[in-house]
Amino acid sequence: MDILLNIWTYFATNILQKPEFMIGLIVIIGYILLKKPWYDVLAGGIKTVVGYMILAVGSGGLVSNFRPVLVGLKDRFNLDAMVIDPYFGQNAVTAGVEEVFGKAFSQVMILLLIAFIVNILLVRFSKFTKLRALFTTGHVQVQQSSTAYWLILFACPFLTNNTAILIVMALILGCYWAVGSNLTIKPTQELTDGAGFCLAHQQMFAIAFFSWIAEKMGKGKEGKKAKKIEDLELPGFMSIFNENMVCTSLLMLIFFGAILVILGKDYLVSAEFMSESESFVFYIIKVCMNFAVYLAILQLGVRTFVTELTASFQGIANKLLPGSIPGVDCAVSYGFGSPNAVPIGFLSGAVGQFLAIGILILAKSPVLVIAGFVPVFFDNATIAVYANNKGGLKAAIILPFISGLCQVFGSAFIAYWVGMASYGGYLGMWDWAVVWPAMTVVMKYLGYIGIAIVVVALLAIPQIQYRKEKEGYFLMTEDYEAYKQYKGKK
Ligand code: ASC
Repeated sequence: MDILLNIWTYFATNILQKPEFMIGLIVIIGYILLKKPWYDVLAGGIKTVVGYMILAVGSGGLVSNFRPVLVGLKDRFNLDAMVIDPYFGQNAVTAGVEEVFGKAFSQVMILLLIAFIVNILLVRFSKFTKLRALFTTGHVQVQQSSTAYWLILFACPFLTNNTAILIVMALILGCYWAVGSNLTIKPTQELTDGAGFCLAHQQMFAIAFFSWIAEKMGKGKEGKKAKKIEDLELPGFMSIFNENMVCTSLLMLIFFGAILVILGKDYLVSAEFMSESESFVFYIIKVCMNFAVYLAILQLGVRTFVTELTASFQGIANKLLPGSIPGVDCAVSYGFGSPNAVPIGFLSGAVGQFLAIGILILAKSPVLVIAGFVPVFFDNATIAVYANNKGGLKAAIILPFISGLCQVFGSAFIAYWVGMASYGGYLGMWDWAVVWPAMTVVMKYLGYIGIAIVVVALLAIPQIQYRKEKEGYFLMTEDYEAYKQYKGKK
């Protein structure tokens, strides 16, 4: 048993939680199953790991550059507020779960393992479950396992046996991973013209929900489709916004420029963001343009590994998990559709979040929220990319704005109710501000029946999807060109 546990711990810490190695391993296994020569296997594995690491440099750079700027607002104005951000949420669970529930945090890793196995089994039996997506984004799985651990301990105090708790939790979390990523398959195949991946992140239900609304918004009157951002012809000087780097830099200069001015040079120097001798103006320009730099890096990373992943996963889909596709980080979607949707979604999401925070302050809410960079950027940019693809510019502006409101109100409610707010943070991403609070309420008030309702409701979703499109459902992942022809005929 000890040996097994050691192997698991080694695998979990070095591979499963490190998406670059997890995806690399999947590509290697995929190519081996396809009986590729060893040098192709090696080259594919290397390109994938390097590509994913480039992606991580981009997204990590964005986070480390801009999170402190937003969190700075809290220090600058001495606010007693919780930050909605996956890393602050993770810290809150680590700090509080033992104190509040008397449970060890180490259980979270076991939860992760069992939930991952649930996901694999659900996909293995896709004939019955209709689930086709494997969650591979390990760092996100750690954050989600921690938060789910807290939420379910809070909702189900009647589960006293440790094994029973873990099984119930893993069942719910594994179903959420499989069902959520499965929901993103159709919109992602449509966005990427059949690139053969879907998203496994923290806004999977949001993507399905907002894509559905965006499609309705996009239809317009007289059957005219709304214009996507990339098809807009901007007049005169506005045409410079067509260039993604220019657009991103200018928009960020306005947004982060304003925040940096509010923070003020004195604060930025005292918090060691910049040195006394540096020019404030050039500091602001540098910080804001970094945004465009990291986005460009991120997109390069996506281009480097996506084709490898898609090609090699055929091996896994043929031999191990029929009809399945891999779920990856939301940032991968920024390599597709309109690159300008990314800053636009971020900005309108931020406006929504700031408005909601203002309302909490005015309403004298017992818990105040500080916008965290990860939810405000990665959720809303992703929602905008998908919304634009279905409903054009208008959808890409309005829907992330609504998402921003949901993120703040939903997180404030759930974090206060379950007691995470007093530990300084909550995950804050859309699904965890909307879907998980709803599930927590159901379980808290209905007990065992609530658990059953949650699991059955989750598992019913792919069944409904399947019934709506029986012939195309598996074709969509197995052969997208054939799927398009089938859709064309209909
Ligand atoms: C998250 C999280 C991150 C980012 C990253 C986006 O939820 O924890 O580090 O989003 O995955 O690429």
